[in-house]
Amino acid sequence: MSLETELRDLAREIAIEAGALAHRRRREGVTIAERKSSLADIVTEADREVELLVRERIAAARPDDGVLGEEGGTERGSSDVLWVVDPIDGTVNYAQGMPSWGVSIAAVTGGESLSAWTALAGVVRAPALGETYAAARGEGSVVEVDGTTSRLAVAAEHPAGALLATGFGYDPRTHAGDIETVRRVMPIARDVRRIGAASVDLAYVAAGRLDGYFERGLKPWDVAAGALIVEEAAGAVRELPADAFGRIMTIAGSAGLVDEIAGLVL
Ligand code: LIP
Repeated sequence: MSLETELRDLAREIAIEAGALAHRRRREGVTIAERKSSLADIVTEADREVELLVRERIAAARPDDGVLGEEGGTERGSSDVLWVVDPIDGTVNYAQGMPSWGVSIAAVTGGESLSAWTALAGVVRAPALGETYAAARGEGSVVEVDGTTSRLAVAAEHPAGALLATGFGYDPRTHAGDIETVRRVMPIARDVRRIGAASVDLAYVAAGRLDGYFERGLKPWDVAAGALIVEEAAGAVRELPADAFGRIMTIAGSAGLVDEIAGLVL
């Protein structure tokens, strides 16, 4: 078994266990532990508990690896492998009782950002949707639903216009600019979705449910697993230079659509 496949299988096992814990905590009721960059930017007790579980499982299986997690920061390891973890991506959906949230776990090497690392494996587990998306570098992407595993491929054509998704960060100062970006992209869109979890947006692009996705200001843990899942589904993910607020633009879709969106948002 290759290292990539081994890491994917481990990420899958951990993401399913972590997702079950998050799902159970959701049913018991959500407690907001902290507000981060703004009132809208929340951390639940479950985010912290789930990240601890993921860190424990990684440490038990691969004690030499490093971990970069949304809630706990970076713990460096002695191996070349870094795990990039969002325990609950789509926290606001989770807190509000909406199903589009996921546990996102990736194993990367060579850096701590999408432009610097090579992703080896990635898994997005969306417990409330009953779906597990997984990829290993060079092995393609799959989704598992109700025990059935299917290969993923991004949508190649969108004759009715591209079904796109985007997101708006938590900083109210950036909203006007993000709405202007949507206005610019609208001429090629069939419609636009705001799903609320970047990892799920990326998984949907890989599955061809969405044609494309663009958002400014994503963090490494939002994109690590999902970007590999898109690339291994024959799609492309590109980053554009940061705006005045320091937010990098991430664009995903077929290579042609990524070019089109990049030309519009600049
Ligand atoms: C969130 C994303 C959401 C994006 C937010 C944030 P969190 O992650 O997935 O779609 O718009 O900026 O990054 O905070 O729920 O893990």
